[in-house]
Amino acid sequence: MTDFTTMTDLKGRVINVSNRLPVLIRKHAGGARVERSSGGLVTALEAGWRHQRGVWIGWAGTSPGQHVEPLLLKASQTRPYTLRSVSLTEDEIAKFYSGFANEIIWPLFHDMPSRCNFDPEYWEIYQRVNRKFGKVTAEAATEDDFIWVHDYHLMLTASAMRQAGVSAPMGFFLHIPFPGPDVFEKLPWKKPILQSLLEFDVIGFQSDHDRTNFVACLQRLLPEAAVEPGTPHPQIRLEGRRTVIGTFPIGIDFEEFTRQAAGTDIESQSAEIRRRLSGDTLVLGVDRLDYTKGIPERLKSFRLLLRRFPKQRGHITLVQVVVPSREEIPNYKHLRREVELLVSQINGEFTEPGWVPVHYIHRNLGRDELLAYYRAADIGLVTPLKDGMNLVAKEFCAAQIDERGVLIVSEFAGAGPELRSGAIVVNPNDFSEVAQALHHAATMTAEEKRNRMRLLREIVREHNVQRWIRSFLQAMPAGEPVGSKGGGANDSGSPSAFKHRRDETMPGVALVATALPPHFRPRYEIGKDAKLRVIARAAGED
Ligand code: ADQ
Repeated sequence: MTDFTTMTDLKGRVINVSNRLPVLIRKHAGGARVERSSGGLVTALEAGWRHQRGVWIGWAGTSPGQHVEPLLLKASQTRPYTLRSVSLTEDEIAKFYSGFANEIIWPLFHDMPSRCNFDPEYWEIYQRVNRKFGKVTAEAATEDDFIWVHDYHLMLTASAMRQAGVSAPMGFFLHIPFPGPDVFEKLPWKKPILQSLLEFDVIGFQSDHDRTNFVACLQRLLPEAAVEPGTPHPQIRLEGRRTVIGTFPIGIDFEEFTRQAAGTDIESQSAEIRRRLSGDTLVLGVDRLDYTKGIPERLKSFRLLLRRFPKQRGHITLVQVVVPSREEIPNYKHLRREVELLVSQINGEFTEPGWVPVHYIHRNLGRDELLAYYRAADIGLVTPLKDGMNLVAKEFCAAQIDERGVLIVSEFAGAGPELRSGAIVVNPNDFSEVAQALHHAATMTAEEKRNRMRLLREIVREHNVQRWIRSFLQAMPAGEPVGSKGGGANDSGSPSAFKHRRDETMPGVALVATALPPHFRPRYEIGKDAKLRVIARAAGED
């Protein structure tokens, strides 16, 4: 089995750090039990890390209690990596997770600033929880390890770990989009977040669009950060540090999905689904119940299809599967009501004896059931208003082993541009375009469907999760400390090829100083020990 550490210069382990662990501990009257976490990040990382040793640090999904550690220990025994929890209080969960992460960063980064609740207390707790994650990680890491932090919940952890003296290299991957400067600058804490992100050695984005937005934000808000071209990825230089910024589109474990989808059990389950659903064409939507996924807009597009193309009535059925998500946040409660009202309105308007146009499933499906739906579907309808990547689009293609299905995908998902050669790409806000695309897909010849799906499956096979992990780990510049002069040796002679690189020869602070009026500018010199010293200050300064 592939071990990523053999493809890189990494000597130690990979320490994954994410808000959630792949399992969550659910308390109940008689004690507690372990369940699988949901969502795209866990799906991708679990698939990629199935055979890798290391450590996975995150929150176990519950408030502290005596059950957590023994249950995690037990869950670690069936995995090659150890699970370690960061314990969070009820107040922290409410203000860090539901608050800062999901009421501020999530809507803002998905270009929906009017949904943000910029509560200053959330920021305080976000900083505190990031320090907690940094502390637990600092305790677990050695200098030979590579610390890989995931997603928007943990953007401040690098500075917390640097302050705790961690010298191991650190990478950060953003699973969601990065907004342009006009949106990002609305964030009251924009500068400390950018500065802290630049304490990582590598920052990864889902698409070039996100990376370009990040650079545009730096140029507007942190002009002292210099962008330098690099091969294969550009770098940012700030205060003597360099950070590689790369695009790494996430993928799925294509071979595993395809193998599972081909199972005889899945085939018979899928035939049973088709037999029970009376329509000729099965359209499938699968999402976390989230306002970024465009579920109401999708339902309205489907309603428009039925109004505009009456011949489709009785012949096309939408199965919309939603997994409950973030139900404690008011916006999500409203969304559920909106979706359920639309489903009942459409069904009220169009249902005929023997045909119900929309089947709505509100629960987490097991892998087999999900695969059976993917296989049974004629059309995968993936229309988020904004999405970092969207793995459902890729899972649908991987499960199409008989190359029968058509993918309709939003241009605003990372998967849209990546899959455009085989998919029908739509603007999810254009209900008319989506209705037309559904009609096109429903009436497409078998040959066109096959040709399109072959192309799609090729892309998804090629850009799989293994490649995503490998390319991210390889992005860490090895050997020569970045920015130092001469030689090719490792900076300290340490066995770690990934030693933390601080560019002592480039006092970027001087650049900050030049932005000040002349009478405030301190003067610097670099000492023999390569440390920067202030040699003179303007009168009146401390
Ligand atoms: P998510 O927003 O969670 O992920 P997505 O990439 O679509 O979005 O992943 C959802 C995952 O949950 C898929 O693996 C899907 O199979 C599963 N799922 C959804 N509904 C389900 C149901 N009812 N039952 C069972 N499983 C269900 C975030 C970003 C994305 C990015 C991923 C990975 O928002 O843009 O693609 O991380 O980086």
